[in-house]
Formats: sequence, C-alpha cells, structure tokens
Amino acid sequence: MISSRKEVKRMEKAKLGFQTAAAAGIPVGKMKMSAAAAIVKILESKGVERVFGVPGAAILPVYDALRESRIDSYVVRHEQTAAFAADAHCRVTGNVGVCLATSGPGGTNLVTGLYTAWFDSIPMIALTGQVISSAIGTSAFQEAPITAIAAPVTKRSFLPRTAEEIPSLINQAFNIASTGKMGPILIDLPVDLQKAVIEVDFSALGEEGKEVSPLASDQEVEQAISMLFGAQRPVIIAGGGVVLANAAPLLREFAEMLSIPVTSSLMGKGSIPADHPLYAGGVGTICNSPLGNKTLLESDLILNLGGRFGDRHTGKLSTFLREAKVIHVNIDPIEIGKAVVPDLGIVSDVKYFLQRAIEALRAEKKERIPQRTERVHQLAIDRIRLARRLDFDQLPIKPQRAIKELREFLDRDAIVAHDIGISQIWSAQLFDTYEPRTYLVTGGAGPMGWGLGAAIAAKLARPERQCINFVGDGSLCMSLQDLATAAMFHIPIVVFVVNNSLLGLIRQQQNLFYGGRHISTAIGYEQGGHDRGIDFVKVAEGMGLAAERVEKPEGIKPALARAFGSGRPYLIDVIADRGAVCSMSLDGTLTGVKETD
Ligand SMILES: Cc1ncc(C[n+]2csc(CCOP(=O)(O)OP(=O)(O)O)c2C)c(N)n1
Ligand SMILES: [Mg+2]
Repeated sequence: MISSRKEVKRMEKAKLGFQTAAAAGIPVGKMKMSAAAAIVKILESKGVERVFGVPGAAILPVYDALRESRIDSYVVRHEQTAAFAADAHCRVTGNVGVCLATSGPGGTNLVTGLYTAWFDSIPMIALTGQVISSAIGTSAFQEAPITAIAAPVTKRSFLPRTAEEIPSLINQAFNIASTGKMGPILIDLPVDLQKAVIEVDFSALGEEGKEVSPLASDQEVEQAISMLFGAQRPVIIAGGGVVLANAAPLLREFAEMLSIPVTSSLMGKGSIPADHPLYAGGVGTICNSPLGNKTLLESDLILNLGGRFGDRHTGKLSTFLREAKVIHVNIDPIEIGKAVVPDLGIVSDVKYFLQRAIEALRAEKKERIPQRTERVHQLAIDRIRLARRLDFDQLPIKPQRAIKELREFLDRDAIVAHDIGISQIWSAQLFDTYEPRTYLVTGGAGPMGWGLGAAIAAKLARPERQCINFVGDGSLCMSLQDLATAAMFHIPIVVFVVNNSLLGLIRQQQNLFYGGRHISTAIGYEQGGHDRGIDFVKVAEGMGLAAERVEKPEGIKPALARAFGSGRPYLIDVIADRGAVCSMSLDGTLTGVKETD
C-alpha cells in the first residue's frame, strides 16, 4: 500500500486541478528566493509529483528546498535506479521524469540511465550537484566533468555559470526534453549557485527551447496512400514512436481502414492489442514471432511507422528487404536512410502522419480502398498454426510455461517492466501485450538492472494497476539493493525472477557460436542446501519484502495470487530450467531463425 500520508497528498494535488496557478502555489510574478527553491517551484509547476535520487553535499540545497514542496522525494540505493525510475515514469505516463544525484560518482552513476533514455528517445531530466563554481577545473573533491561525460548520451546538457540563468535553463530543459525527437537532459548545478538568492520572474518562463515537430506534407501523405493502394501485400512495422506519440488508437484505425497486417518492433509492442485480428507479432532475428517474420517476408511494401529499422529487427538487409518497397515515417531526419534507404521517406510526427492519412482515406471513394479479406483470413489461420508452444509441464519450470502462467494471471492492463536476457527474449516473443505503455523494456541499450526501478516508478504512477518486474537472476543482481526502496516506501510491486542461475542469454551464445565452451556465465553456487547461489527469498525477506520460491508450474498462479493479495512488495523466485533455449537466428537473417521447442 502507498502510505496514507501520500494518499492525502495525492488527493490534495487532485483538488489543485480546479484552482488557478497562483492559488495552487505556482508562482506567477517576480519573487526573491534561492535558485534551489526556484528549481523546485518550476518542477512543481511542470506537474512533477516525485523525484528519485541519492543526496550528497553538492545537491543538498535542492534537496533542502524539496522539503518545502509537494513533491515526494524517493531516496534509492543506487543512482542508476533513480535514472531508470525517472525514465520509466515517462514511459508509463508520457510525462517527464526527474532524477537527482550529487557531484562526482553520483552523477557518473546516472550515465547508464541517461544513455538508456537517450537511445530510446525518452524525455527525462537529471539534476546533478557540482562543486562550487570557482573550484571547477581544479580537481576538487568529487568534481567530475559530468556535462562532458553525458553530452553524447543526452539531448542536451547544461552547466550554468550564473544563478540567474538557472530558472530559465530548468524551464528550457522540460521544453527541449519533451518536444521534437525527445530525450534526456542533464543540468549540472554548482552548489554555490544553488544557494544564491536571485530574483525570479516566473511569468517570463515560457516556450524557450520548444521544438516544432516536423509534419508530413499533403503530397507525402497522398504518395504514401497511393503506394499502399498499389501494393498487393503491404505490412506495417509499428515502432516505439507510435507508443511515444500516443498514436496507438490511430495506428489501429489506419490499419483497419486498409486491412494491413501490423507487426511490431520491440519498442512498438502494445501499440495494437495482441489479440487484434491484424496483429501478426514481432519482427526480428530474436525478438520475433514466426508469424511476424513470415508476414514481413511475404510483403511487397513495408511501412515503418516511428521505428528505426534497428539491426536486431532487420537482420541482414538483403533478406529483410528483398524487392519490397519501403515507406519510412520518423520524426528524426537522421533515421531516414540511416539503415534502410526508403522509396519514400517522410520526416514527420507519426501521430500527425496517421491523422492526415486517416482523413485522406475518409475522403476516398470506398470502392477505391483495397480490402484484403483473404489475407486477414489467412492471418487468423497462421496465428494458430505458427503459435509457439507454452504448455510445458516438465521440471525445472520452462520459462515459456512461466510466461503462460503469468500472462493468464495478470490483468490486460498490468504493467510489466523487463530487464534483459534470455527470459526477456522469451517474454518479447511470447508475452501478449494489449495496451501501449504496459510493456516496459529498453530497446537500444538493454542494461541489466533496469526493470526494478522501472516497476517501482510504474507502481507509483499507476497505483491501481498490477506492476511487475520480470527479471532474470543475473539482472536482479544489478539492482538488488533497491528491493529495499520498494520495502521502505511500501510499494507493492511483484518481482518475478526467472532463476536459471545463469547469465542465460550469453550462455546460449556460447553454446551456439563458441562450440559450447563456457566461461563466466554460470552464477549459481552451492549454499543453503541448493546450487542456485543467492537465496533471493532470504535476501528479499531480509530487506522487508514478502517472498517465496516456486518450483512447479502449477504453483505460479497461487503464488501470484498471494503476492497481489498481500498488498506488500513481493518476490517470487521461479526455479527455471537451465537448459532451455530461445528461438533466434543462427545466421543473422530473418529466414535463419531456429525454432526450439
Ligand atoms: C549492464 C549489462 N551488462 C552485461 C550485459 C550483457 N548481458 C546481456 S543478457 C545477460 C545475461 C542476463 O542474465 P539474467 O538476467 O540471469 O537473464 P537470463 O539470460 O539468464 O534469462 C548479460 C550478461 C548487459 N546487457 N547489461
Ligand atoms: Mg539467469
């Protein structure tokens, strides 16, 4: 349960929606205050409800100002978790997430989180403390050139030289992060500047830094539609941009109007419900479905909406493309032609493109719009024929079966945050997703340890939903300390560990591509009467979670019922088959996917 104090705060905040900015405590004119206090006021005015971080001397003025605010501060046990949580807050809500760290190691511990958000175009803001301005460049204690370190993995990073410029920079950071091609921003704040008292004109903070999204022209929309009309077997790849632009309902309408099958990239999962008659599944060398790959490989026109043509999805391009025509719609001009040179490249906000395309289709004569009933019928047959098997009974539990039990138990709108590994690949292949922003996963960076902070942020943002961290035992070790965060703040997430006591995905690669020679991928060891290494149940209990181990497939649903019934953070340690192998391409092509049972 979220603590009652927080519930009261939440209710107070909900009431504030009916008041003017001034009555809601959001400053409107000129005021004198410390730069730190101004930062916090601006965060409040942007609707920030919570921040994640670890304090240190260099960021203490901001922390001190947070005491006076309506914003909840969540102290985590590693700054990396703070960045992952801020990132996931945005993936779930669409709003900018905020994390805080001190100078030196505090800031450098955020870097993997910034890189992860940057790769997936997620808007978030990192505020780091810095040594006093006059000491910058003198190798002062815990000085780090964090803006330079972070520059390649942020949309922008700032180091203010005067306290007066700080309010405008914070305001700009929100504008820059959340417009155009979105991304993370880092603002490094020398501690003396945070403390300085300045006059702030809140009314002057406006649209600075906001980017105008590129929009498809009428001709481009018409050309795309005429190419789609002319194609015999078009296919859509829904990318992460569809989710980020909140364009999922439009995607569905558009696909239905033209009866075009929809495949998805990993980041696009959930952009159309898994049980929609037009959904074919994932495309790729690894995060795929046989039907998704088949549908793509049979197509004569590929319409990529808000995706990147990432190498894990295309595999070898000659096999992926064949003679098919390509239309690529992406907000970022750099993506067009980067991996695949399209026949028609459209630099546009994907939501706008879909809106205009739907309008154009509505204006068309019905009989001109191709209806592909035969193809849709075939899709329904193939969906059953090509479905991968899930109903394994053997012991130890097959991960595929664990996913079946989990999916059957969870609500359709449950939020599942993933780490990385073979268990996550299985989930990408087998876990049906019905709504956007419910399948949380990192597309580009793939850092182990991401999912726990993500699940915590998801539960805080959506307390009414079931929120899960679906995680391998190796990945959990990279965020283990933050089980304590869930316990301390009474955040009732369920940590669902697929425990093979292996770095399983890497072990599989050793098996497939290194002649079965193993090194450094076994992480189990003898202790406590078993050979699985860490006893996650004891560790979780030691931190204040409830926990249990499950060894039989039929034990999974009852354990989940106990977990969600407990109202507590809960860890379920699923003892999984070490020998299980996931389907993946052996030669780097979409046709080379070796199906395993
Ligand atoms: C931070 C980081 N280090 C290393 C890797 C490389 N890597 C990818 S998957 C994986 C194994 C993950 O093990 P586990 O979480 O137990 O998942 P499993 O594959 O066993 O299901 C490793 C080491 C990574 N993705 N991220
Ligand atoms: Mg493992």
